[in-house]
Amino acid sequence: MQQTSDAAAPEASARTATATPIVFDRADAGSVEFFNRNGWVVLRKPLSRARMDDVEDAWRYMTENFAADIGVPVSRYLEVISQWRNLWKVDPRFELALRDIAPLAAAMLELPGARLFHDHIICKMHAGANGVVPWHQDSMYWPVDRTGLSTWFTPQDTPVERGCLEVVDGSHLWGASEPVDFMQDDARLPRAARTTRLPVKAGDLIVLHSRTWHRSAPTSKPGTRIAHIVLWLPRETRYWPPNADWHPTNAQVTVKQGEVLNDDEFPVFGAPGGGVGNTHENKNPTVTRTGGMFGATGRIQTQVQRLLNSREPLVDLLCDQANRNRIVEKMSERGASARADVTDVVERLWISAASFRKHRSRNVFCAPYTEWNQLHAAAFNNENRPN
Ligand SMILES: O=C(O)CCC(=O)C(=O)O
Repeated sequence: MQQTSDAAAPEASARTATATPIVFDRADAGSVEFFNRNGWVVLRKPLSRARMDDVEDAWRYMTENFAADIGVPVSRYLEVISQWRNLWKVDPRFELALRDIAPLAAAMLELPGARLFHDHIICKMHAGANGVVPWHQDSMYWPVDRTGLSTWFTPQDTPVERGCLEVVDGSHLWGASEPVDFMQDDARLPRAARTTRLPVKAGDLIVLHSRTWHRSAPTSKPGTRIAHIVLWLPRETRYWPPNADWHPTNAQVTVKQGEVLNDDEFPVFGAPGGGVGNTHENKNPTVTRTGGMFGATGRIQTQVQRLLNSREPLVDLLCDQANRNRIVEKMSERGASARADVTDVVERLWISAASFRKHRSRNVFCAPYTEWNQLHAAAFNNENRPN
């Protein structure tokens, strides 16, 4: 079932894939040993069909409501928005899934319980938001002092063509690199390595060490691929904002730097105790973040403010239809692109900004930012390039 190849780049891995099936029936000494060695493991269908259907139904219900909140048809909304975080706070059906998954996460951490960092869904649609999630390590984006793991399942079969996960065996032992900019969808691995694709059956649970390098390709099949993902930590995890003071979860923290995370926002499932299990220290004070997605909102805000001669925040400017019309007018005058295309990009930017403000939902592929960048560069020939 897994497909492996020797490659430093995703393109190369596509040329040399071979099949090697490894799926474990339960979280036991054998699967934990596999996880500790490879940095990932697949557990066979731990969730019932009913639970998976509930997760999918809850996601549909949530996205219909969120689209209505923004004021766009859900089909348009799903062309732009592809990631929803903190689902457990939105619908109890998501929390029930967490309760099923938590004991497996705890077993893989070699602890009696596990602390939730956050849960999320990433959706790829052939006729909607779709794209590459580039090679990255997860815990480089987490404002906490321990590594952990993520659990990942899809309610439908996810073959290679549906944007399955791809991993690098053993890369959780490579240490911590700088956080990858998701606007660089061709980001390369830091070293040549054997990559493994993980096509899975509906409900198979992939467990991924938070330092394991992984990516996923776009879906090329009609339909929707939703992946339910949960990030888990040891109970004894402390707040460490120097890693990622920009991450949205910072807003949920009520403790001071160096203190154990607050249980109300980061609840513990299972029994306390056991220390930090098999996790590593996750203090990354020297990481740098240049350009790309990390400064995108600020850069685009400056550009839009200049266009509209205003100092208001980007989201407020974009939420006003009259402002959007003026932006389209000005960009079209400067020959950015055909008027219909400019209108489309400006609307996508608005849906993206409004969704983040209202629901902390976003386009995980950063597509509206990239599209705006291209438009702005064409209109201004880079004369207003941000610093
Ligand atoms: O679901 C995907 O396509 C990618 C998931 C991922 O990279 C992550 O959760 O960190």
